Amino acid sequence: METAGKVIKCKAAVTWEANQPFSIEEIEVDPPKAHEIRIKIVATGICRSDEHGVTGELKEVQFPIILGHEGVGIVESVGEGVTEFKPGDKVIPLFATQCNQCPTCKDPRSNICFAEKAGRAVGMMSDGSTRFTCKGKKINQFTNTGTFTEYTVVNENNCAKIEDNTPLDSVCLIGCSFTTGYGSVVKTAEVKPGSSCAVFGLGGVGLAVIMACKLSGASRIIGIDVNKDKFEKAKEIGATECINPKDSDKHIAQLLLEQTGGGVDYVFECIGNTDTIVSAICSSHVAYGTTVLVGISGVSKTITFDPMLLITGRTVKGAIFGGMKSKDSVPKLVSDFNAKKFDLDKLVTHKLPFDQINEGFELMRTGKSIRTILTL
Ligand code: CND
Ligand code: ZN
Repeated sequence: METAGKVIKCKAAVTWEANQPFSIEEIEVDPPKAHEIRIKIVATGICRSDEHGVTGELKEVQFPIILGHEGVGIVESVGEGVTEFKPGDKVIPLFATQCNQCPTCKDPRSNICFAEKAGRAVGMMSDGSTRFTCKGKKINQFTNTGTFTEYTVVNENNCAKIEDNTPLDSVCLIGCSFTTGYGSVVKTAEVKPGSSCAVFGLGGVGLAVIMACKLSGASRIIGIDVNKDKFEKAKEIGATECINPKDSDKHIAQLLLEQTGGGVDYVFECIGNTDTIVSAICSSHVAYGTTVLVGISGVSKTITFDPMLLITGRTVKGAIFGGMKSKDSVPKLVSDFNAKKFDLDKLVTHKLPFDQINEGFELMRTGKSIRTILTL
C-alpha cells in the first residue's frame, strides 16, 4: 500500500476533556511499530463504556483521548515482526488483550492478560507512547483500541482476523456487547437448559445476554429495566416477561423471589449501578443462584451486603468481555454469525454517518437506542 510506513492524515472524534461533545478533527496517525497493525475502521458501535469514558468515570481514561472500542475494519499496514496479519485482512480490534504467553492467558479459566497488566500505561501502546497526534498534541487511545477514527493502530495481541466474506457492519458488536453478553451466559454463568434467568438493564449488553440465555435453552428469561420502551425489543429477542421496578411498591428482589418461588437461577447485572448489583444478588436463588456482574461501575464505588446472602449458597461472579479469551473467541463467533446462528442486526436500532457521533451518543443518553453503529 502506498500509505505504508507513512503518517496518515484522517478524520477522528477527539474528546479533549471530560463531559465535552466529540470534536471531529483531522489527526495524524503514525505508522505501526513492531508487532503493531494499522487498521482502517469501517464501522464502530457506541457502548455505555464509551460514555463512562466521556464522563471520565473510568481509571483507563486520560484526556485528550480517542474513545471507541467496538469496531471492525481492514488492515492497512503492519509493523515489523507481524506474521498473523497482512494488508487487506478483515479484523476486529480487541480491547481485551490475549498474548498467549502469560500464566493467565495459558489458563483456560481466565481471559485477563498479564502482559497487558504488567507493562502498559493508561491510553498508551506497550512502549508507553501513542500513535495519534492532533494540533501538535499527543492523543491517548481508549482501552487498547480507540475506534472513533478512520485509522487506528493496535498491538497484534489486540486484534482478531475474521473471515474474508464477513460484511463489515453489525459484526462490530462482536468486539464488545455481543461477546460480553454471550460469554457472561455461556462461559461465566454456564446457563443450563430449562433454567430461569433475570437480566437487569436492557441495553446492548443486556439484550445480548437475553439472546444467549435463549440460545442456551433457558425456559424463563425476565428482563428488568426502568425504561419500559426497552421491553418490546427484549421480548422480540427472547425475554419471556419484563418488569419495570417503578411499577410496584415491592422491592424488585422481593418480586423476583416471589415470582420464581425462591429466587432466579442466573441473574445478570448489565447496568453497573451499585444498588442494582445488590438487588441482583438478592434476587438470585437462596441456595444455588448465580449472579454475574457485567455492568461497570465508576472508580472507587463500593457495595455492601449481608454475608448471609452468600453463606446460604449463592455465587457472585464477574467478567470482562464475558470471560471469553478475545483472540480465540472472536473469529469463531464471527463465523457463527456468518452461518446465521444469531442475528446481530436485532441489537442495532440506529445507523449514522461517523460525523453524527454526538447525535448517536444523545440517542443512548436519552434511552432511545439499543446500539447505534457509526459508519466511516
Ligand atoms: P445501556 O446504557 O445501553 O443500557 C443500560 C440499561 O439499563 C438502559 O436500558 C437503562 O434504562 C437501564 N437502567 C439504568 N438504570 C437502571 C436501574 N436503576 N434499574 C433498571 N434499569 C436501569 O448500556 P450498555 O448495554 O451499553 O452497557 C451496560 C453496562 O455494561 C455498562 O455499565 C457498560 O459499561 C457495561 C459493559 C461491560 C463490559 C464488560 O466487559 N464487562 C463490556 N461492555 C460494557
Ligand atoms: Zn497474556
